[in-house]
Amino acid sequence: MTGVRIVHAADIHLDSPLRGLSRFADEDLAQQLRLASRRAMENLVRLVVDKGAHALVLAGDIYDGDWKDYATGQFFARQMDVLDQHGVRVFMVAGNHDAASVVTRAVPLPDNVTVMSTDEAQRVTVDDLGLAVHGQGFASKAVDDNLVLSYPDRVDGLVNVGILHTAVSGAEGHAKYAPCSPADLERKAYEYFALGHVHTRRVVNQNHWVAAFSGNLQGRHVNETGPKGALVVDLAVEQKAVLSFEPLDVARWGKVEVDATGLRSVDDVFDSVARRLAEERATTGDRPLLARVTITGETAAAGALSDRVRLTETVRSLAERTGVTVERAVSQARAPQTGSRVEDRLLDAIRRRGLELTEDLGLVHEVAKLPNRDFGLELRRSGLLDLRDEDVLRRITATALDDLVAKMSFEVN
Ligand SMILES: [Mn+2]
Repeated sequence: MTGVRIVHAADIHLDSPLRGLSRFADEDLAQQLRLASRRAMENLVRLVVDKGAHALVLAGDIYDGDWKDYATGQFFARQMDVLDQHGVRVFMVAGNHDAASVVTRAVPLPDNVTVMSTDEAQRVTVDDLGLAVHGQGFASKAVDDNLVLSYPDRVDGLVNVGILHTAVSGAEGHAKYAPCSPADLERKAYEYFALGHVHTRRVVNQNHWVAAFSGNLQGRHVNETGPKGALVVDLAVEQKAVLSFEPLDVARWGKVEVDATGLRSVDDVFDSVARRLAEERATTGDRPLLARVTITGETAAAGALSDRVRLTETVRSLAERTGVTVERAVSQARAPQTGSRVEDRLLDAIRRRGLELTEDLGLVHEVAKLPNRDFGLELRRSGLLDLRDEDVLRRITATALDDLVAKMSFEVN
């Protein structure tokens, strides 16, 4: 055996929903998006077979949490069966979302699948492939220890692959999950370290002993934009790993910014929005685009754009015609300074007082009492808003303030 080809994926979060989409152009699309994580998983299995990979390595968070029912595990097992029929080995570790203590149900997996121990770092060698796999899964949701320190030494003469679910130091917003440094990984001198947890694809070490996050398979909300998929990794003993990315997502998130600077009418702005949506849609191929549309710049149409309902409805209908699903439409457009109907000093005073309100929530609580009494429970139940939550109140107050100032700043049209 001269080389080993693996496919590295992570953070599949199987059967988790895509977030932030309240309305769909059609029911077919809604159904397609509900099953997005499964379709992406099927794409992954197809990739492994098509690329003739020897092994699939899954670096944690295969599941999003404990299964609602056995269907999630059964689906995964069926995918593993397909790989078994093709003679592909699978090595996987549990992450924080599917830690041993979190997932309480189990289905039998075929013999080609090795789930690495959660008690201690483990090494599995596959003689006919010339491969040594090292890994340890999460026993519980929060693992503060640097797991990699106790990973087994490399086996000379074999291709060594480490699997780890980790927040490598410097991965902002990901603290506390089996933290380690890039140097800790490099010191193991494994031909490749397959990392999971951080959903953005990133090569961590690329000097000689390569370590990388594959990112997740399918973006799940508007902050997971761009192509998502897996890494095909070609390995040989003591050689530097060669990585190539393969997109596997079935729907793609994007942030579409429309610069309305200088546009004179709201119709011109919406023409611009339609053009930008078409451009972005063209980059995603067959996949539906799920987009947040943000309008920026200085335009005389800023006042009209501050009508949130009109903005959202208009952008949604434009988007439907382009095959784009809009998560949110936001206007950050500013009116040209001249022609303001309200004195700047007054506007400043209103803004200042409003900001003070968002700091001191006593009065906001008072104002929110009435709606909370009348339909607060309804809002909470439907998962829309919790009017008792200070963050929510703060956000609503800030939005109302922006709207008020926007409305007062512009000519009414
Ligand atoms: Mn994770």
